[in-house]
Amino acid sequence: MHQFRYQKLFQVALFIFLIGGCTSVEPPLEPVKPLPNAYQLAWQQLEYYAFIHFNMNTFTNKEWGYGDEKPSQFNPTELDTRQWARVAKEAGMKGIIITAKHHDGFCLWPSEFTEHSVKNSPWREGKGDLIRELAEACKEYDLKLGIYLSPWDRNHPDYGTPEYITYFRNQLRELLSEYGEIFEVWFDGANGGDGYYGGANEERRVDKKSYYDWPTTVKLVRSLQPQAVIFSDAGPDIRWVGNEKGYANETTWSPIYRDSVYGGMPDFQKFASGQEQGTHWIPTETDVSIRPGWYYHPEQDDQVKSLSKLVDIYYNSVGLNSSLLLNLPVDTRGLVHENEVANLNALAAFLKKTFTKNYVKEQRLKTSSTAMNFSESALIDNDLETYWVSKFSDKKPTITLYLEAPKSVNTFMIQEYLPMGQRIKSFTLEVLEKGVWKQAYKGTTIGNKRLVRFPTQVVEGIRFTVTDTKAQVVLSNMGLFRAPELN
Ligand code: FUL
Repeated sequence: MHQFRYQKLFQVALFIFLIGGCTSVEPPLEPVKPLPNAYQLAWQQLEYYAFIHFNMNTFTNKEWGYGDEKPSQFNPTELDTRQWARVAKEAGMKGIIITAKHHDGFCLWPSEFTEHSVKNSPWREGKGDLIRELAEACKEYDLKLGIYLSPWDRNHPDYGTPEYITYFRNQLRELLSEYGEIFEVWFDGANGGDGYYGGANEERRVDKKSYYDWPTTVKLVRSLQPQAVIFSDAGPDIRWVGNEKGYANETTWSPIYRDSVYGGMPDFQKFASGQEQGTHWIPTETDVSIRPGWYYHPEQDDQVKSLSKLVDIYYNSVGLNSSLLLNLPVDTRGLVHENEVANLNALAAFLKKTFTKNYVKEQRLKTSSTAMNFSESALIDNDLETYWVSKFSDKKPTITLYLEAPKSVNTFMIQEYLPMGQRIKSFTLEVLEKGVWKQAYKGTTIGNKRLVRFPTQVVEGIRFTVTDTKAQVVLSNMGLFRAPELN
């Protein structure tokens, strides 16, 4: 009797053991650290927004004022921040970052802590506040507002001493408490050197690592505008892409060893790609001017970047896991110049034409594997909150799309689901042409978004293969498009 019972138990145990062995249990999906925080994620989705360099340099026709300029020189004749906002909105931008104070120290708002500001200028008879006007215009056009406050101040007598840091923070406090919600605070890496400094006319060098005591300033920003992301060469929230030409690196990791970089460091370019094993999530922002200069110079009126150059920049910033901060140098009238408006609108029309029709959307996708409880439909719902996951055991996942009828295409888009971390190290894209698979592109990282351009061709399908990844592949969206030809 007993023997019979033991035999039964043994058989049941054996059965469970065998079943367990056959259906290898998928481990749960784990995030790959470091991860973005909620504010970084919200910022990442903006993708494209304006920088406006407009300040004293606009009137002295300079890039860097020495600091000895007179407030009386600041005198726009037709200043209209609503025009700026309308232009940015129609261009498809999501916000505006304004040079509230550049290196020459002149302030676009009537700061309580200096006389070197709009309050002593002829503009609006000294009663104007440009930051307030811009904040109102942004609100009207549903744009976000960001602040550039130069840490270097070539006008201020205290620059180089601890007193200046108090002044700098006082100004920051004004800007971050009186103008509503700020989405980004921009700290330039250029600081220290010769200047007016209240009449001293001398050279003042600072230790860029320690002089500013950035951790205390970061705390101040967090306390006043917790949702604002802070940009500097090295973060803490967003980092510099490493050049001012508009191009992110082909390999762009959002993670970086934060402690190996600091604002204004001389060889920052070395870190532009980020690091695969980086310890902190600090994605890149690509800042570039639509003209050669950051500020308006009438002699550059015919040097506004062309549509094809702007498209190239867009693909190499937004399409390379970065965001595009495109500078518009507002002119001496106080308006975005007509030449800029024309090219910005052309870019907006080009992007609209390209990305409105997604061929992936209408078709069924075939994947090499899909983890339990996930579905390919997440890739085509245009929703960043949903995602598709490959199986743990699938080391080189592929996604294949067979089109119902051949289509003329030239643009591919793919996005990783960032809340699970940046994972993909390399990929290939193939196109199916007359029944033959041909490699159209071979790339490295993806991150927030990868845009791939290839020569226009009629294809029957495409195949995306992840050739190397840190862990299971987690993707949120995919697209196949036809961009208009550029001359
Ligand atoms: C640089 C500055 O020195 C330029 O004048 C400009 O403001 C650019 C965005 O950053 O570091």
